Amino acid sequence: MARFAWDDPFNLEDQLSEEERMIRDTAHSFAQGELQPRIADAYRDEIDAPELFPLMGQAGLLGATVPEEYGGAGANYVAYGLIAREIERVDSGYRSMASVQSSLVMYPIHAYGSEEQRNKYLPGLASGELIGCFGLTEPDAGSDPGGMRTTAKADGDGYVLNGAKTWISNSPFADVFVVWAKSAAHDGAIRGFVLEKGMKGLSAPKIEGKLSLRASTTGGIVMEDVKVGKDALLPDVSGLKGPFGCLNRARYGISWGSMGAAEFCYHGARQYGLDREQFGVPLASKQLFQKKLADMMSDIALGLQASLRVGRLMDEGKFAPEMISIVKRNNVGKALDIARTARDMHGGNGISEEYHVIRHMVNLETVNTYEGTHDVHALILGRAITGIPAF
Ligand code: TGC
Ligand code: FAD
Repeated sequence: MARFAWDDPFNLEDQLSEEERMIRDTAHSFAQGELQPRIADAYRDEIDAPELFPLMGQAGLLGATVPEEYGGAGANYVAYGLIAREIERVDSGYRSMASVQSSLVMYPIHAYGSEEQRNKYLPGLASGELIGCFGLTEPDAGSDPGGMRTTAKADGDGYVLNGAKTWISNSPFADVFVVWAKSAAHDGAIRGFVLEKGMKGLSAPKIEGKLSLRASTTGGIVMEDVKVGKDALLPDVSGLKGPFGCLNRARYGISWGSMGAAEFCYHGARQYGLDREQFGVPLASKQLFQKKLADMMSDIALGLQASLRVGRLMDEGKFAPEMISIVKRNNVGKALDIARTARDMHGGNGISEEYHVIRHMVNLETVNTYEGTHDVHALILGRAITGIPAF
């Protein structure tokens, strides 16, 4: 009979290849060594941290699935998920910084870009010398990105862009902006453009005062007659399937990342219950306490197995976007419940930054909303089940 491990109930370890374990261990060491010591101050003081990108790049954590010839690690999607899990074990905001760079900026440049665009941007993005952002959401187009108002019009040999994006991770310090716009030059189809910091008419004001995801910098993108050459257009995709192709990767990464945050909260609640005595015995000896831990462990074990399965299917080229909606929605929703329960199990200490659980809880509110809200993913699944779009 096999030994049962409370921190790895289905022996996930055994289902990973040696290379995947190695990448996971590198990410774990980096996250615990570099990120964990910074997070309490970074979150409390809402500190911008562009200097983390080169550090993540050196650790090989940016663009893991991008081929080595462009500076990536040439790793698989399971390895990418394991990286997200280790970073988000520390903080969802740090995982945001990395997953936007990898899935929402490097992926589209690699998948939809010209050879010139790949060579120009990918090595710098992989090393973290360049920072990227992804502009899809607008003030009047969030869950319904097809309602965007940003336009690109033909202008001589290139295009001129006008519009505003909001809630854009990394934008205030980004060098490279992947922006989606309705292009009059392409019959109004949604097309991707790569803009660069410093272009005339391009600005990226910071959104101040977030009470969630405070360690990740968020801003807008304002485009006022931004003129670009024809080489700014991502040539190989047209329509909403362009941005959605990127979102598939980022949402999948979030399904792993949210489980990392949940594991942190579960482990913390367990230890707290073993250490803290009330009524003359450890809290962990109480049935109610143990039931909560059992629920947490079960949801994490099931969530990780589901993400692993989806990752394997992605690596085999056999995934459907609905599979990703299941794991993004389920895992983030469960992680949010786990973080709230862990906060409660820590009693008064649970609201202190020292124990980190309330930070995870508040962060996961954002994670439940971005990359398709919990309810929007229910509607994607509802459409797949019934054939009726209910958006
Ligand atoms: P719909 O008619 O369903 O589809 C339009 C076209 O897109 C294709 N498509 C997909 N392709 C690839 N992957 C997917 N997941 C796809 N989903 C749809 C579809 O086949 C179709 O192609 P074609 O060739 O026939 O034109 O589109 P809709 O307008 O009805 O969309 C409905 C809905 C709700 C599914 C969609 O709009 C949606 O997912 N809304 C949520 C928006 C969202 O997720 N925004 C995320 C912004 S980025 C972000 O949050 C980053 S946070 C970063 C961080 O810090 O980690
Ligand atoms: P809305 O779409 O207005 O939704 C509001 C509420 O209505 C939600 O509960 C939603 O579920 C519900 N709802 C919407 N439509 C329906 C419907 N048809 N039926 C039933 N209920 C519905 N975007 C980017 O492009 N790039 C980024 O880098 C990025 N980073 C982000 C970082 C942060 C910190 C945050 C908070 C957001 C970020 N976003 C980014 C934006 C994010 O993707 C959107 O906030 C998200 O898609 C939801 O859009 P919305 O905020 O406009 O909400």
